[in-house]
Amino acid sequence: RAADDDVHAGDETPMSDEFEELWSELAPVGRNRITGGYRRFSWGPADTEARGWFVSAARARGLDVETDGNGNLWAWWGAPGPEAVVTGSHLDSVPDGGAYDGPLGVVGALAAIGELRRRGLRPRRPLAVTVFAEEEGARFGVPCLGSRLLTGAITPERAGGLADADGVTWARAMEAAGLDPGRLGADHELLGRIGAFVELHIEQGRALVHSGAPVGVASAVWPHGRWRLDFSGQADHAGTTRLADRSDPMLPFAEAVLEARRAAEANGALATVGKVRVSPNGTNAVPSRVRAWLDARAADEGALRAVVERVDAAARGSAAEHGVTVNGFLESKSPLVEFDHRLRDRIAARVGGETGGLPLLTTGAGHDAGVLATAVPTAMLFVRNPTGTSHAPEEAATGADCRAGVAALADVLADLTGA
Ligand code: HGY
Ligand code: MN
Ligand code: MN
Ligand code: MN
Repeated sequence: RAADDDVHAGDETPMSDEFEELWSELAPVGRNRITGGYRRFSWGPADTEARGWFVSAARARGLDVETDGNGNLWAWWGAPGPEAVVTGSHLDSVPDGGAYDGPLGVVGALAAIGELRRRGLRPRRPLAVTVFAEEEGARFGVPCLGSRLLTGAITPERAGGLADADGVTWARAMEAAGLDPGRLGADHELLGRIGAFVELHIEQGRALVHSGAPVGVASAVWPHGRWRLDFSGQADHAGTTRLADRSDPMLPFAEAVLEARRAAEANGALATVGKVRVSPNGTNAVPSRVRAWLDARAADEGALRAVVERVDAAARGSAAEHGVTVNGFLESKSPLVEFDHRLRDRIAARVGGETGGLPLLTTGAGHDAGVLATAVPTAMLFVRNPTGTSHAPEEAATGADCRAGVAALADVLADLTGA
């Protein structure tokens, strides 16, 4: 991990000890020793262990921990009350994901509280660290599920019925974790207490590398969404079925993947097909069904719509040509999110000094902050990512940049809580 190389024995900053200590406790949880990637899927063993780590680390710091009706964790410094300042992120990962996406915002928040205490500061408003559930949507398909439930952006009925690859629903998985799925749903009382939400996150790109800054502030999240395409054909023998007699769903699937790339290039957008399920998935059988997911993102809605429409048309055209049926489903959609300008500028001034010299970044990555922004004043701080790589084991950040992010978050929390 780059941070290890970077933390020098002589590093006297007490905060780095706490950050490194917390980091070293969490880092092994759910990490694949061969790939170095993480598999922390909601309510699974690694995610449960990571949540358990958070609860004990928060309690060890005198924070009161509660789980809301949607499975999100809240660790309070001071009784939950109005105008609370909340910070945090997520602990779940994509398959074989990196160490920082999510955990940097959770570990960083706990370390920032330690930093406030080291500075002898005490918040004058309630301060909470939160861990949102199912941010990646890696198991149940809809990203930011915990924060969408909290804000009412998804109904408890739809969320509770979301099923994983084995047919286990969100409601059943919560129940197995000892939680009552009957409590799922928007929590306006809890939302009403939040005066501001600030998420610390590793940058998933290289803008901070180019600007030479360890920390930046977010201005907007691109519109983005996930669409599922189900191609249904006819299973048959690979060695005896004439090409003319086949209804092979793999062909319109392949056409859709290539068209996604062409359409994204033509519209300055991003399109990815990273997940596909083939049935029966046998070497010597023409498939009966191919289920694929399109992840599309663009700086504006028009470009995003153009990409999705082109992929849909290509899939349908090719399916008709090959005697295959295709059904498309919108699984999740996030509009353009502009973060609260006043909060953003206040943070840039506080952290960037009078020059306000904090780089302002847009991002194509979705975050719980993007969901919370629909309900409360919200901002994001980004920490430099030397390679820009994310959603991969190679994701890394230096110890110095992580500490700069924690110090920036501590400054922001001190400012917003009047500490
Ligand atoms: O996919 C995303 O943008 C985020 O990592 N959930
Ligand atoms: Mn992610
Ligand atoms: Mn994330
Ligand atoms: Mn045979």
